[in-house]
Amino acid sequence: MMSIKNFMKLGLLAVSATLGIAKMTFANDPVKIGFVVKQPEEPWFQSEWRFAEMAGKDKGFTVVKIAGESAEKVLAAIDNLAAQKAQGLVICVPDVKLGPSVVAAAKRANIKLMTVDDRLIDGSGKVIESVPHMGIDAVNIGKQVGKAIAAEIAKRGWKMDEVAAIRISYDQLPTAKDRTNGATEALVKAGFKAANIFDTPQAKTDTENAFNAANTTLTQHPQFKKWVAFGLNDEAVLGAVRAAEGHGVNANNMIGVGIGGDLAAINEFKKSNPTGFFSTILISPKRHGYDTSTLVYEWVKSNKEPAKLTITDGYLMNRQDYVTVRKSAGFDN
Ligand code: FCA
Repeated sequence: MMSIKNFMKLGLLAVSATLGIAKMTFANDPVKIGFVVKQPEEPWFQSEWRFAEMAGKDKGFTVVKIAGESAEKVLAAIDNLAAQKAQGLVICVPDVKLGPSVVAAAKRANIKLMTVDDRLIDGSGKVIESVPHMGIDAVNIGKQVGKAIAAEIAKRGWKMDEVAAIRISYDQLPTAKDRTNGATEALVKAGFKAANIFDTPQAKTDTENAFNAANTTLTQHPQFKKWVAFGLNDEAVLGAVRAAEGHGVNANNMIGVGIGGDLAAINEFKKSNPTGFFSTILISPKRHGYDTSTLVYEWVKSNKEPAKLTITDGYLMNRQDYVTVRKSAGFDN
């Protein structure tokens, strides 16, 4: 016969075995990866999130989407992920200068960190190369923009001297500076007058801020009737195009070329009448969302660190060919 004491001992063993099993189950829980973006209202970032979730479904990991529009929100997001025991993080920061504090916070939380779109810099402005990053081929994509604008100027038979450019700039972000510098370089190479390129800084990388900045430039140079516009993304160029419309500069007298090719551009191309938003360079939110989160998942699972730098390219498309271009670039919608 089992004594009461032994019976209780057995009971305790059973309890600890159950706890042990519970612990094991926890360790086998799906990998959890945070995906933090600086501007959740922008279609590009919504697409990145959507593709990250698709990867999570395909491979079996959980994606925690968090908006990180400010330094405070980003650091709170990392704390929150740590509390949820997330093991990985893909982030596009609101300010690349947050680099050292984001790296430190992720390290404290034992979270594997990868950046997307905007690459972290340190206190002296140097790229933090130790953090794996996926970004667009900014200078070359900028050059594609400049070439596309120059080609359309030639096609319309405009005299270069009569044309002015709104360069929506956001120079504190290296990828933005590279894109707009690339565009400027290609334009000048094609014969565009450098003095007619008006630097138009925006306070934030959205349409409203680009619109306000472009208004100022247009007001300051009323002698120009023909305009072109470029910036770091479709939103920037759309802001310039809308501002130009307000100054009576319409589709016939404006050549705006964006970067993105997501909903902001598609909605514009779908309008029954052409607008000054002439074309854009399609870049891939699928690679930036699906691939980054998959890379971090594999890093967590098998300790296989992603390449330090992955660069993605772009494809020129306009209102006539955007459906075909998107399809041939592998976009199914
Ligand atoms: C930056 C821009 C976004 C997008 C991304 C690839 O983060 O702000 O609009 O162009 O790069």
